[in-house]
Amino acid sequence: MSERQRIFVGDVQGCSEELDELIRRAHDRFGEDSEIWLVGDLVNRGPKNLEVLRQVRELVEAGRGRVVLGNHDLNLLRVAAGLRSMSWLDTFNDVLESPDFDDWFDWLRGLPLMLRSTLGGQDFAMVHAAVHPDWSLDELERRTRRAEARLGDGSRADAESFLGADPGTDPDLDTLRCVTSCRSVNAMGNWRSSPPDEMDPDFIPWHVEWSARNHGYGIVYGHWSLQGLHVAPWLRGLDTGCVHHGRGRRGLLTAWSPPPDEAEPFLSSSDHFWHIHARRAYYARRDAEPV
Ligand SMILES: [Mn+2]
Repeated sequence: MSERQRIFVGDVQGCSEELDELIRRAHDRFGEDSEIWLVGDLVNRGPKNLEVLRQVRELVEAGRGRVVLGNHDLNLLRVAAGLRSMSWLDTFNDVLESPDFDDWFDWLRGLPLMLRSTLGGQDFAMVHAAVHPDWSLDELERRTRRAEARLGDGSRADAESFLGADPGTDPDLDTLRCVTSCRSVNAMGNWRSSPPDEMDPDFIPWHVEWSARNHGYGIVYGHWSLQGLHVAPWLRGLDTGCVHHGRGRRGLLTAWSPPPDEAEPFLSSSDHFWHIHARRAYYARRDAEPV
């Protein structure tokens, strides 16, 4: 039995027109027999967050889409829960002010933090940001399932108290934050969301340390638009910053669509990437405002 065509998509962040173009392209090329897998950060910074949520939920409910939670999606929940105040860069008011907001809150907190499957006989995981270098695929699954249950299985009040816990003493919250926001790690196994910088050479990109452990599973991820498209053995980083167009960069929504019959796609150098150009400079106006 052949596998369905899967199309992995980077951070959308409210860029609904570009997502719509991508969905239509996937449909024209593969018909109904394809699945769109999104790395999360469906919302924030971009113009049409509620519309993106609707587009993605329609795909998921039709059995043609899968999605994991990103840090911006969680930030929306945190703002709604009173755990975080809106920043001037946040644009998800359209979701917060929606009459269906309670339903969106519950839909988002029920999303997975990690999806696990195989491609061309290779095991892989999709997460928003990163996998801790020490974690095997089983360890990643065990940890994320526990964190997902804490966020999604109980009442909304349970979810809010989990999100408001101290990640220093709650390992499930640390897992949630690591897979949704990590960019760098040090040799002690500490992680942080900021990228490596010259001032602190102890911290290096998470995937450098992860690759050194030869785990032998693939990771599809997003979250790091400044790094851009990242193609390396076992790694496919897809955030090319569609929403950052106009900020001295060319914004692209990137997708990876390896043919289902390709052997060892995570070790292949074949190019199956799609790039949808950002419609306009989403940051042009905002850059004029003080930070
Ligand atoms: Mn992110």
